[in-house]
Amino acid sequence: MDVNFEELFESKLAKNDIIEPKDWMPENYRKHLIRQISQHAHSEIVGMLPEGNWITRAPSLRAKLVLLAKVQDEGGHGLYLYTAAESLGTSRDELLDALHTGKAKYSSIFNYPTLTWADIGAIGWLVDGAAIMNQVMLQRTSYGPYARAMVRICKEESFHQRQGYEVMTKLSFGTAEQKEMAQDALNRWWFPTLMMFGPPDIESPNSDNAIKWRIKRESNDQLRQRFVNQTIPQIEYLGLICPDTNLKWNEAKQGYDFSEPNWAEFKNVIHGNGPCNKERLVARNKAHKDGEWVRAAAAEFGRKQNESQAA
Ligand code: FAQ
Repeated sequence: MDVNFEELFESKLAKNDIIEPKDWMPENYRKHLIRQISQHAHSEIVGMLPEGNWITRAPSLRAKLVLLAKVQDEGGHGLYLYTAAESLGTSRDELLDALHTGKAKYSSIFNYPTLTWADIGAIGWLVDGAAIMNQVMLQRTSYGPYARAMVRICKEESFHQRQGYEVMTKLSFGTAEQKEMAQDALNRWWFPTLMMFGPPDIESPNSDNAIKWRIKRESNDQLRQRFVNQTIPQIEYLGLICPDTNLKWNEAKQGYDFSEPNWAEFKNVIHGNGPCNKERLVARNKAHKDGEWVRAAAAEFGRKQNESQAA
């Protein structure tokens, strides 16, 4: 009997079944996933850099330990995601090469500098908060290895979000100078965080396929709106002021009206010209080169293990 693979694939999606690596899948679905998962993986490991910058300057031993654990978690997220991408038939070397030569994208947010300790709070609170808002739906994405990686990642991200909010709470209820630092960080991170959700729906070329294939279950604008609705009461609790002067509660839509971020700035950043793009690539390339001996030692260890098992 002839099997119509395309129909089988479509019927699995219609039933909310999960697609696994050995299942037949359309080539465009595979490519779409490799693009999204690898960009996501790159974001995790590049995201380690702005925070890593503050490990040596954390204001207490406790804060240092918590930040170290968080940054280490992000490395782990990169690992799960690269592995999920590899299950689609690409290789880690190929993916990392695209990152290191500047061909691959990663989240725009990590091209902004961390100027003060409050930025570490703002990243945990806002950036991890936005990441969770976007990633909760990815736990039910249609590709099995990606969905499973996201379950664990989401658990860890919610710890990260609380870490950031704790830092912001301490600063906001601290001295006038500390509160000012918290406000300054909010002012600088607010609009770049809104950009994390991607361009407006009408300018998002990948969304239609992503929704059709159940890779994304909600649109960029829907998630951005939910993030704003959730975050404004947190800003109010902290006694801070949202830098958006057009922010206004809209009773009819039961949500806030807010200003669009500067999309020209977003395009500039994702095309390699943000404040820290060059610095991030230099740091990533150096880290990769410095880690060469570790990869060689691990490969040799694996080879010896295989040899002794075969003997
Ligand atoms: N930055 O058609 P769409 C984190 C690109 S993880 C850079 O709407 P799509 C954890 C997009 O790739 C943060 N590029 O695209 C952490 C596309 O370009 P392409 C990362 C962006 O895929 C916290 C073009 O624009 N999260 O933060 C961005 O449907 C703290 C058109 O866009 C994920 O990756 C952007 N913000 O929607 C770590 C989640 N937005 O490829 C350390 C998974 C769009 O056609 C510390 N990814 N672009 O050349 C997704 O959900 C989606 O890929 C979106 C974009 C929502 C990011």
